[in-house]
Amino acid sequence: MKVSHIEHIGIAVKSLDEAIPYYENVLGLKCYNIEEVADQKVRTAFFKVGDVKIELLESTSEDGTVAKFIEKRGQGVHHVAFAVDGIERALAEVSEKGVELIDKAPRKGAEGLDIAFLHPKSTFGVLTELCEDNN
Ligand code: CMX
Repeated sequence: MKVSHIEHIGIAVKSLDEAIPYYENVLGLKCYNIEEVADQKVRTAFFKVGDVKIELLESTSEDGTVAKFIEKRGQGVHHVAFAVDGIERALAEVSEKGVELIDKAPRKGAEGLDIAFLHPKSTFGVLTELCEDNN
């Protein structure tokens, strides 16, 4: 499997409206996209930092995974997303190597990327996303 770069870091926040001014006014980044991902029950806000993006995640529902994460662990780093070439092959390979897949097949995520998550129990506590831009 070939990881080309870290595509984004996902950060769980209670409110995009409250968090975005920190990234814009303190760090001087520009929010270039806000997008709802309905099936994940999140609203996302994106910033570019060189080749890496920051993805802020706000839950749109009290029973969403991000709402549950914040309730249990507080706001903060939620996942790391690695860009791969050939996501289906990559998933088969990590599964063969004993890593527990949350998504057995890629699905569409924010910005139209093909994405799949690996379970943090298998990845030393870091919820890990593999993604590929097939747009
Ligand atoms: N990072 C690290 N560990 C995490 C975690 C995270 N983001 N989320 C949950 N965990 C841990 C919990 O702390 C818990 O650990 P303990 O057993 O030691 O307490 C364990 O994983 C199980 O967690 P849980 O609260 O019972 O939560 P669930 O099993 O309901 O769900 C997970 C956990 C990772 C399977 C679920 O969040 C998931 O399917 N995530 C993938 C989808 C997702 O995160 N979508 C939102 C982002 C979408 C996007 O970027 O577009």
